[in-house]
Formats: sequence, C-alpha cells, structure tokens
Amino acid sequence: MIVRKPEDVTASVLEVMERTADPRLREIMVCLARHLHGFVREVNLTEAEYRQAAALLADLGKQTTDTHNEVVLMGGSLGLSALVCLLNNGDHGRAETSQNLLGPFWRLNSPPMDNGDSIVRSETPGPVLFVDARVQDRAGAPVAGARVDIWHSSPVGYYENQDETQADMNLRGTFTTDDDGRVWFRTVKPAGYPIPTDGVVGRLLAAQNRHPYRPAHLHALIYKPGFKTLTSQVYVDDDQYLETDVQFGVTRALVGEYRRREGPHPTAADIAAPWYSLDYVFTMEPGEARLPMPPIK
Ligand code: MBD
Ligand code: FE
Repeated sequence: MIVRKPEDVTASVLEVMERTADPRLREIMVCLARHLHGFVREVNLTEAEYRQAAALLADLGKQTTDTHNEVVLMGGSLGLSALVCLLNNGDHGRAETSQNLLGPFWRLNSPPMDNGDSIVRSETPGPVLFVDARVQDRAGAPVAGARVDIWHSSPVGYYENQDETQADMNLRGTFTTDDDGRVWFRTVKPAGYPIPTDGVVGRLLAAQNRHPYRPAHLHALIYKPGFKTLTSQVYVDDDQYLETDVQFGVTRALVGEYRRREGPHPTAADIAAPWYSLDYVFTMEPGEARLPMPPIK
C-alpha cells in the first residue's frame, strides 16, 4: 500500500501481521501492532522521544550479562512479571495462588539437605529463623517427596553471589518433603533487598521518586512430577516495604507470619533472643513439572 495518511500505515501493518503463519504468533503480533500504534497516537510521541525509546531498549540489552538481567528487572519494575504470573495461575487469577516471581537469583545445584539442617554455611550475623513448611495439593492433601529449593538474602540484604563475605551457596539448600509434605530447617531472617539502580531501571525509579527495595522474602522452588513447578516467595510480615514492593510481587496469600520469639529457644541454648519462626503452607497446582532457566550461573 502506498501511504496517503497516518491511518494507512496502521492498516497496512495490520494487514501484514495478519499473514503470520503460526496462529498464536499471529494473534500476538496483530494485537501488539494495534496497541503500539494506538499508544503512539495517544501520547503523540515525538521524533525525539521515539529515538530515546530506541536507545533505552538498546541499553537494556547492553546492561544484561550472564549474571545480571536488566530486561527482567524492568519487566518487574513495570509490574509485567507480576501480572503474567497472576493471569496464569490460581484459576487464571480467580483463586489464591502460591505462585510468585522467580527473581534473578535462583541457581542450579543448590546443595541437598536433610530436614532439620541449617543453610547457614558461613558466619552470617542476624536473628535465627526456623522454617517449618508444608506442601499440599489443592485438596489439602500432603505432597510427599517434593524437592523444595530454598534461597534468600542475608540479614543485611545481599544474596550469597553478590557478597564476598558469604560462602558459596550460603542461605541456599534443597530439602525433600516427608510423608506429611513437610520440610523444616534453620536459617537467618532475610532483610529487604535493593534492586540494582545503576542502569535504565535506576533512571526510571529516580524519575518517579521510587525506592529500590523489595520487602524481605524467602524464595522456594518446589518440584514434583505431576504438579506445576511452584515458584514462590514468602514475604516478611513486619517489613516496611510490603506495600511498595518495587517489583509489585506481594500478594495477601504470600505474606508469612514470621513470629518473633523473645524467650530462650526450647532446645538450643546458643540461640540469642529474639529469634523467629515461620510456619507456612504452599499449595501446588496441577500442571507441568518443569524447571525454569537459571537466571545466573
Ligand atoms: C529479587 O530478589 C527478586 O526476588 C525479584 C523478583 C526481583 C529482583 C530481586
Ligand atoms: Fe529475591
């Protein structure tokens, strides 16, 4: 089509998108073209702004490495990962779900552990936390023999791979549920975590006067054939950033009750008060047991 007016561009792009061979890709490309063209019209995008947008997308790519993904961070900072998660789980957003964001710090080969073990592998100052978790199916029946891969930041807010003072795989470990669907272990209480702000995402946060914090959380990746692999996080209920998570990940169902204990620990005399305990129930949904691509090595 030889273009005579702006509407002609949109019409001829849509016509081309309609020729996409794969039906799902066709649906996506037609809708994407419609929204992108509509967006440019609605905000009256200028030529300078269009060039800036292109440079920004290129920067997102350039700032992404084997150990850092600026694109994923931006998706989270725009709430896209949270939205995609909720629309694809818990009966398409109609029911509560334990599913949540994977985040950028899951690693392969987290060490296998026995129930009762500690995942503190090098001196990590901070309040002791005992976690007792149960994995159930939608009917409430225990899921036995599930692999529960746990990882979290330290009490000062760094993941092991970002912090030279922590041993390799500190605050990471994989447990197996017993016949009652339970795993239990000892660790330290995680702290809120500031996402990196030295890239494009940092510029966005600065422009909007946003803090870079995620509320403190404990990650779990739960795997058992016959269930959809459960990517979950349990947020700390006394965290000041629960309402303003920079990645929009906090749901009601995932705020855990981290109970603060002032008295001595019943069995371990070496544990200083306050220490914490967390009891939490994860619910697995039917679906495919498939591990994600590790975001880092
Ligand atoms: C994190 O620790 C995290 O869990 C997510 C989802 C995004 C950035 C950092
Ligand atoms: Fe995290």
